Amino acid sequence: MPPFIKTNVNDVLDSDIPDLEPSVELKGDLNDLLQAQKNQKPYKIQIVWRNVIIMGLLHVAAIYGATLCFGTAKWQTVVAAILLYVYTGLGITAGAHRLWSHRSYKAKFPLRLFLALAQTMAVQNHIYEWSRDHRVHHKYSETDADPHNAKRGFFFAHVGWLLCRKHPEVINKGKTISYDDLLRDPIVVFQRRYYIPLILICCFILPTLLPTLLWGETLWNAYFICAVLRYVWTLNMTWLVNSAAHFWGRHPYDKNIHPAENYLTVYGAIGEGFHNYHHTFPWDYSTSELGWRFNLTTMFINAMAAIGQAYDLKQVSPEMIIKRKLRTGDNSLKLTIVNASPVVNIGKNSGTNHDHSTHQNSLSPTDLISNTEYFRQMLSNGSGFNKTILFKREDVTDNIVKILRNNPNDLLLTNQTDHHLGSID
Ligand code: ST9
Ligand code: ZN
Ligand code: ZN
Repeated sequence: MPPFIKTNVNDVLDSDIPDLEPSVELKGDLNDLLQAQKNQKPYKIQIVWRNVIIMGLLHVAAIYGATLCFGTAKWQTVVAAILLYVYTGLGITAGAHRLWSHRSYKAKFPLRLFLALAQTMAVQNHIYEWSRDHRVHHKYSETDADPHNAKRGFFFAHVGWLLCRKHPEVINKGKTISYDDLLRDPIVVFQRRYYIPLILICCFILPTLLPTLLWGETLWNAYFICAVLRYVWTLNMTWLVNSAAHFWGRHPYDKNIHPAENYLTVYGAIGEGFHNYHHTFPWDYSTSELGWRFNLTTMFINAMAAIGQAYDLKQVSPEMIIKRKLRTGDNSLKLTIVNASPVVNIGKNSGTNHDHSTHQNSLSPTDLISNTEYFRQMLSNGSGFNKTILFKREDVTDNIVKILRNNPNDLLLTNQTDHHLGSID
């Protein structure tokens, strides 16, 4: 485990996580509430045509911008647009999402400024509003109170929710969550106050002027490629997490929820498509158990931690992941190599007796995890297991879960072979 990951605890403390519980008390008795509910008018969708027109025009302009990339645009302009996509993407993933919405790590002022600038350039609502909607999304996922409730269909979850008034439940339930921590950050407050001029400058004016001044691109090309196309592309990559990753993919951590491990989204959203993991363990700074693999945002946060800009990175322990996979996972485990030694120790608390035939099924999986020396070793920073635990945690935990599900064939197989657990050396 990299030394800068401070929190690799077995149980992440509740106090480490921002208070997402109701902060206002319901007043009046139950009858009043029920009566009030009865009096409420049935919800009717209210389309906001201004947004429909703006989003429609933006998408047409982005398609035009894409054609310019293959025509008159200079190559530097296309490269700049890609770099801006990554930078603004980090403003969303490392900034609005993992830092401000979830508080999954802490960041010093210069990093927060860097991320806030990127998030402003991404024009996805100011940090306060983005995080407010996102907290409501997690707490009331796939109910009327979820701003982009995927039960209302792919289109609604993708972009439709931005084209109509919110369901009243979003606002009612949203008001029961605390956002005080956001208002304590002067950067968030400043950005919220001056949001409109800031987005005009950061998202549209600078990306148009800089390519013109720096390498002689035309204002026309710079505007349609670095501003519009890059903006619309990043929007859609972000929205895919709400749509695609709530529809398609595996559910290894919790089969009772829709968010899924969606690899298409993992790449487009620079590391944010491990959505079954993320909804199960929203406080993990890496949003997946794969560490930095396929996860540009995690690489970035690790790099920032290495230079002291990010700290208190929260991570779920493999032990907790295994327990959760066993309890609620969909068993969509990968068939991977398994070490012989776990079988040897499985039936014994001490980890010294090599007679695996007698006690194999005598302990519950949870007991096995907490009592077996073998698992202890595996779960403690990979000591004795090369670097596997750092980079291949998913394989390791999958393997353990597989063994613990007491599949005799697997146990037999593992006893006959002498593979190592996903060695990377
Ligand atoms: C955009 C956001 O694109 C995208 C977010 C995506 C999230 C993805 C998450 C996935 C995980 C992360 C993955 C990252 C991957 C990144 C990859 C990058 C490569 N709680 O909203 P209003 C109250 S934005 C509590 O106007 P309406 C509040 O009092 C795109 N209260 O509701 C509020 O007043 P205020 C660009 C709430 O009238 C008042 O209600 N932006 C809550 O129904 C009114 O709020 C646009 O297109 C709540 N949750 O209008 C703008 N919500 O704000 C589109 C509201 O003053 N938005 N209240 O405190 C709008 O025009 C409107 O919001 C509306 C709804 C028409 C949609
Ligand atoms: Zn989600
Ligand atoms: Zn989240």
